[in-house]
Amino acid sequence: MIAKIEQLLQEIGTLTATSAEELEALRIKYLSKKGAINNLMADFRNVPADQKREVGQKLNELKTRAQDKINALKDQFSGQDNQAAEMDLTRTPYPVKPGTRHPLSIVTRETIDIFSRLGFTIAEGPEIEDDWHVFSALNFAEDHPARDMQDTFFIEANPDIVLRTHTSSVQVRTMEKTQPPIRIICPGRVYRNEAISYRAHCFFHQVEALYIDKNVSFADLKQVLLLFAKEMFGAETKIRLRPSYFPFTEPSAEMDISCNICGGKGCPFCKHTGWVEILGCGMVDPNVLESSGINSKVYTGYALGMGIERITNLKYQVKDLRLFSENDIRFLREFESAH
Ligand code: 2NM
Repeated sequence: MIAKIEQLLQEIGTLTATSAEELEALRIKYLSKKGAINNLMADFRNVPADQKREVGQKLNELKTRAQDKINALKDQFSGQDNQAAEMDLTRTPYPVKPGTRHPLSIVTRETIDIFSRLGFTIAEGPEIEDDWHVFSALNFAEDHPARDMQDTFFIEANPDIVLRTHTSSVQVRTMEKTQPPIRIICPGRVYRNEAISYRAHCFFHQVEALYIDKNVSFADLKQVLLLFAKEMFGAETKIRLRPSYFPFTEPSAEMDISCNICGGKGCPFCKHTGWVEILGCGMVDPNVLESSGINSKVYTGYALGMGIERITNLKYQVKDLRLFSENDIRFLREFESAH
């Protein structure tokens, strides 16, 4: 019996296993109910009384050693792929962390929300456009600098095809196929040939609004602008309009809001003026209406356009435009509670 135990002790000392299956086979061979050690235990009652003490000690030692050895081999596998076999892959992984909406999506949706409460509906169109819808129909002169290769991405094989530089092209398409009243809002990505830096990118996002009907006036535009500013930046927000120029509107204006960072008192962000520019607007030029088949003697309209990145920067003080397109999860997670 002692000899048998010694032999098993030696065997166990040299055991190895290369997989969980092999290890399980060893466990069954030595430690299961019908395994080698239990068989010896069953024989124990046949051991003569004067040897029981010595044999009993040896047997116990054998059992402990076998257990320790199997456990040691098991540790060798934990942390390896074999562990996957023991994982419950159907278990719900708590806590469930939902994704966050992108800051530009948050602001685009909020803008759409505000305008839809005023009866505007969304219109969309292609990002790859022809010269007519991006420039000619919008009253851009043949030699306007925006048509320059430096500012606009052209398709090399066909200089008539461009990446749209504003979503006004969508508004032209709507005017071409529907008669007034027209009340649309056009969100979307636009492209300009700029060197990428913290303050410029070769694409950005716009929302443009267009309203055409009989007797639409600049006063109607101003009222909508004030409402938008208060809804987007808070009820205490003030606006001011400065005369400007765009090919597609006459008269044209740029709108500032009272700086929402210092409340108009003056800070580095507003360059101590108390005001920050947020959008461009104006009365749709009669040439634009006529180009798309709308009688400018009967109808008038206003239009406005804004950069979503600009509005988002103002609301959330994002210091580097590139953050919007890098999808760094640490940046995106900052907007968890923003929507
Ligand atoms: C702006 C500023 C001013 C504009 C004009 C038109 C259209 F199609 F009616 F001619 N759409 N959007 C417009 C006017 C856009 O963005 C700064």
